[in-house]
Amino acid sequence: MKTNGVRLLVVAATLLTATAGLTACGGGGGSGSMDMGMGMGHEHMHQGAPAAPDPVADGARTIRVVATSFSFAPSEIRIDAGEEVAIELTSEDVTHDFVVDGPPGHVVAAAAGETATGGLRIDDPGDYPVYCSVSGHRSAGMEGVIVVAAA
Ligand SMILES: [Cu+2]
Repeated sequence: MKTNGVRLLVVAATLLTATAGLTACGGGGGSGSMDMGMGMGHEHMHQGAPAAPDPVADGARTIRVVATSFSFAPSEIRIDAGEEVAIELTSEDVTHDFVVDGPPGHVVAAAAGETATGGLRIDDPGDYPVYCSVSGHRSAGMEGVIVVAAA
């Protein structure tokens, strides 16, 4: 009898510990959420907390971009090679992000109705496609381009 009681307590304590562990894991909102375990098959994005924005350099020129399902405004951004800019992304509906197709990749993500800013610099002139990496958004047309002019 006494043994059973103890065993129950141990089980209860184990459950509590497991629950606390899960809560702590999800609550941090930290960047490196690589083992979320929810396994939806999205290799390029993390469900839940968006990835942390790239740091903004001192003196960066701010470029405002409004994201809605499924487009960026403006969809074409012109910068100079080597210019430090800050992409100030505002989402008017659901979570969107701003990703360069190729280095430097992910710049910033904005949660629904919010604004977030990420730094960006591209050293080589050219046209760089940008897109939203939220599942299904790019294929729905959520793309743009960064035109990098020779400085
Ligand atoms: Cu999107």
